[in-house]
Amino acid sequence: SAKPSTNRSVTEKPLQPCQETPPGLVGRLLIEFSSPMSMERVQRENPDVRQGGKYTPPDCLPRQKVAYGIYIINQYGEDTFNRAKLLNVGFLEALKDDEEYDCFIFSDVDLIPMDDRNLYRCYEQPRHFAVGMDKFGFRLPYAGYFGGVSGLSKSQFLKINGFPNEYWGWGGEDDDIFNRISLNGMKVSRPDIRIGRYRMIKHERDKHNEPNPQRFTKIQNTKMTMKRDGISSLQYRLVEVSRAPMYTNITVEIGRPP
Ligand code: BGN
Repeated sequence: SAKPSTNRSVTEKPLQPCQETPPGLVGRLLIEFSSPMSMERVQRENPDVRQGGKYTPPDCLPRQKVAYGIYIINQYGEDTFNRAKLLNVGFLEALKDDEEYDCFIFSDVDLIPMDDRNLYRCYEQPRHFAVGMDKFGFRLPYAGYFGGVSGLSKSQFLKINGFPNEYWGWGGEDDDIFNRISLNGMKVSRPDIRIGRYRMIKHERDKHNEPNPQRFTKIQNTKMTMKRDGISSLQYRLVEVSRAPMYTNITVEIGRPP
């Protein structure tokens, strides 16, 4: 008689889709920067995260493929900073790793979420996650604010031709993204203000990131510029890709203001 099968793939139930709301959320998190957090501790407390910061739930089938990896995009050299262009690079570089990624969360490096119910997934409409930041007294600074942390599905992102590449220095690029979303018939979605809370890591004023004097006129012209300036026109040179245990570090040369 045949032996009973011990092959896991034969005997185990197929994975069920993950729950809409993950089990084990705790809500409000205590985020303070008084004691430094070491990378070793982050690693120890997240044993299921694989090289490059990749993760997939072990016991259920994810409903979305959020770029389930952490990508740090670093601007090479000493020229003026360009946040939105770096975010565009992150989108393309993540897709090079896995063309099935269908959701992208774009985060400033200095923002730490204070509530784990603020779910980093994509929604019916482009998502603005950072609605309550400590530096703005945990309130939305203005109705059209789209800065800090946002999330778009692949199709939402492509619909707006990605983010603008031509905002050099501080300010306005997030307002341009908000305009792109509205002009393309979409509406920003947000978490409850009690949940979308963030602390900003304190840091000195960044060099090479002076307020952009062109930002006021540029945000008036999104309708004209978005068709040609965006993911469709993105140009950059990869300098380095290195895989750390908890993240993938990408350094790129993105040019300088004209
Ligand atoms: C706005 C900036 C945003 C910035 C927020 C919060 C501009 C465009 C001209 C009005 N927009 O004023 O980029 O995220 O403040 O700091 O400067």
